[in-house]
Parts: sequence; structure tokens; C-alpha cells
Amino acid sequence: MKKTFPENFLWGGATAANQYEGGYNEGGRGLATSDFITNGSADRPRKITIRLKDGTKTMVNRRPTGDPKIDTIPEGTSGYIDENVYYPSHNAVDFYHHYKEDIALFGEMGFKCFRLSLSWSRIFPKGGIEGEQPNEEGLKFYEDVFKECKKYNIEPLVTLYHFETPAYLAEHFNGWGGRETIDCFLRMCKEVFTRYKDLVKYWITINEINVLNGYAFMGTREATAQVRYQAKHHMFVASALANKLCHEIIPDAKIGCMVALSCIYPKDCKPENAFGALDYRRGALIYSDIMMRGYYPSYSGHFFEEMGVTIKKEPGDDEIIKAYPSDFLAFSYYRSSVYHTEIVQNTDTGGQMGDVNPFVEKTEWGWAIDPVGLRYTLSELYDRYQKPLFIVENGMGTIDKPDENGYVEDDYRIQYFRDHIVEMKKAVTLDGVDLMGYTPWGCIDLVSAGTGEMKKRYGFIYVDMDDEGNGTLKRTKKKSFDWYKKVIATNGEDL
Ligand code: BGP
Repeated sequence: MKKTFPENFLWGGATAANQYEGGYNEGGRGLATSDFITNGSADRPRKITIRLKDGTKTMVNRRPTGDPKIDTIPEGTSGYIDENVYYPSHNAVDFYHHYKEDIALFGEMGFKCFRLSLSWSRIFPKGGIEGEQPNEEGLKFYEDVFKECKKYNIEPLVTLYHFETPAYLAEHFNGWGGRETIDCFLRMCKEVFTRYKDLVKYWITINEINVLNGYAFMGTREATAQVRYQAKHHMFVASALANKLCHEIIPDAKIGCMVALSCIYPKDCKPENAFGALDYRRGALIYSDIMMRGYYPSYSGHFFEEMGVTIKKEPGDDEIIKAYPSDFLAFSYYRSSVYHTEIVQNTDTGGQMGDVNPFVEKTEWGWAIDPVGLRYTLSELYDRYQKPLFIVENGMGTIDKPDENGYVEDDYRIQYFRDHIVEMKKAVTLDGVDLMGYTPWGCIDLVSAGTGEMKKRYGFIYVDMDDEGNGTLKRTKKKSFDWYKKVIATNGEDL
């Protein structure tokens, strides 16, 4: 039985290019679907600005409902940028120009690991179509970032795909809805594995694959279950082939899949609720089942039949998925929720959003705070797969109130992390879970994926910017900065 976290435990923090990087039109970068997403708020959903074939400009929902009458974007449509609209991803919090400063702060906290994603259209502006040359300036940017990490002995953990598809692929191949996108993705993978083979040992293929939906995320014009799961099938094949390439090019690398796996409990002991919760959970676990075990699970026939989905596979797809499973399962954990038979299934949730849990506190955004649910999830996943796990997102989004010097006394954040780390430690020491590391989400304040706001903050570092992008972008350490530094220095002993 382990007494504490392993010596080489990867403490760190997590970010994603579309919410952090900015520089959307610099360094030869091509446009991505995330560049067309407007700002929103808790009660005002984010939209995508598009131009129809006849030139009409309009907006569609970023999180479509799946109704083909409302959510289908006609062929020939393209995303466009309206000069009167604020797009949070364009500058985000400008990691593009602040990376040295930010990585120095991560180094000061003692990070062993820093999770970031590559903006695919920075590497290949058109996504890597046949004959396209990679964008040297883009490749060089990430090389500089990784070299900066090395100065502080920080291992980069690189997500190859996080919530953005090159706009060219969306327009020409219907994004991940088209099989051509698999080859484009693999060209990008080959390029970056080759270029960064001495700098990056930890990779993640696709972020939160279970919650991806529609144009903004997958570049698909339609958001029906049929299109969504067909696109996911393409992702499974692409991800397996990326695993293969990665191992060929970087033999000592580890490459994982990534699923949003917040916890689901049955509401009570009513048998239909207990079984229903298990079945509902499959909406998320089907992804890790396929990518970790290498095959569509036995329940998938019924799962797809109920939704009227038929997956079109090419000969050899099943063999590819079988031959190249993920080395580890990375997941995000934020909250728990409960299942009961009256729950309305929202097709967008990937087995993620049940009803409220009356036994736990909530954040200002109504997300249940449930540290025990993290231990529950770690055990559930390790019992199921017996392969290493990596918590690559966890944290609480709050409205932080800085004093006149920009300092935030975020004791609530410290409490949240302390409680989660205590349970994480039990999972490692008592349940025997093989856990590679822990990278809390938004280790520096960045744009919210859900709402596009800045005021929903997760960081140990405060960034002076508001919901409309105004501010100095000055970085200031919060109280939690020093606390997390101590946690890392003592390998999770001093909480
Ligand atoms: C996950 C995403 C992240 C991140 C996080 C927090 O779904 O992988 O990109 O943003 O959730 O969500 P939000 O930003 O909506 O608070």
C-alpha cells in the first residue's frame, strides 16, 4: 500500500489555446471555428456568427440542441468575423505574448507539468490538407514555449485537439463529419510529434470527446445524433492512429484519451434509478471504453439503436481501434449530479449532467462541490480499466474580488483544492489507483468555455481583464498561489 503520492507525480495546471492563447491572426495562423464564437453569460448562450451562401449574415447556437430544423447550417456556409462583435478567443488572455512571464510563474509554483493545447490552424492554417506546408512560425512558437518549460523542469502535457477545428476543414469537409479530416489531423500529429519529439513526452489526443457537438467544436454543419456519433467514430480512428504515430516517432512517450467524467449517482435505491444511473453513465464511459479497451462495448448496439444512429465504418476501422488503445485515461472532474428516471436527457451532455444533489454545496455557477465524488470516479475508472489515470482538469469557477493591488484572498479555492486532494490521496493510497498527475483547470485565469466570460475564474494567478476584453492583462498571484506552491513542494503532504 502506498503511503503518499509517487515521487514523480505530475503536479501542475491546465489551459487550452482557444481560451488562453490569443494571437488569433498573428504568426500565420489560419482561422478556427472557435474564432467565430461570441461572448455569452450564464443566461445568454454563446452564438456563432456565420454567413450563408447567399451572403446573409446570421447567428446560430454554439451548443445546438440536435434539432435538424433549427441547428443545421446549410452547405456553403462559412463562419465570419463581425467587426462589431466581441470574440473572447481572439486575444483570450494573450499567452501568445505573455508565455515567458506565465511559465516563469508556473515555475515559481513548482509545476512539474503544464497542460496546454495546440491551435491546429496555427500549425496548418488550412488544417493539413493534401500538399499543404506547415506554418513554420506556428511550429516555432510552440517550440519556444516548450523550451521555456524545460528551463523550469516543467513537462508539457499537450492536447492535440481542444474545442477548435480549422475553419477550412469545417467548410470543405464538414469538419469531423468528413473522413478527410482524419488524414488532416494525422498530418498535423506527424508534424508535431516529429518536431517536438525531444521536448514533449506526454500527449492527449482529443479533449472531452464526449461533450463535443456541432459546428463550434467539431466543425459539422449538423448537430444530430447521427452526425455527432459518426464524427466521434472518425475521432476514434484518428485518435488510435495518432497513438500509433506517437509511439513510432517518440518511443518513450505516453499518449492518452480525455473524457469529461464528472460523477453520477442514482437519486435513491429505486432499482430503475440505480440501473438508470449506470446506463446514463454509459453516455460518457462509452468513449473511454472504446479508446482504452479498443472496441465498441456490448451495450453500444442498443445505445445507438435507441438514438436511431448507424455508424458507418470502413473496413479496418475496428482493427485500428483495437490495435492502438490509449496509454492512459485523462479526465476532467468538476462536480457530481444525480440520476432519476424523470430526468430529461439532453443529447448534448455525453452522460454528464444529471439533476442537483441536495447533499452538497454549489459554486456560484451551480456546480456541485463534491470531493468524495472524485475518489468515487477514480475508483470507478481504475477498477474498470486498470490503466493509469490523469486528472487533467478540476477546480471551481468563482467571482474573485481583488483588492486595490489586485490581490485575491481566495480561501474558498484553497478549501476546494484541499478537500479534493485529500480524496485524491485516499484513492492513491487506499484504493491503489495508479494516478499520474493532477493539473487543475485554468491555473491562470482565462476565458470560460461555457459562457465566454472572464469573471468565472479558476486561477492561482489573477489576470486583469473583464468580460468584454478590457484590462491591462497584468498577472497577480492570488493567495492560493503560495498555498499550491507548498502543496507541490511537499508532494501533497502539507495541505
Ligand atoms: C471543460 C473544458 C475546459 C474548461 C472547463 C471549465 O469542459 O475542457 O476547456 O473551460 O470545462 O468550464 P467553464 O470554462 O465553462 O467553466
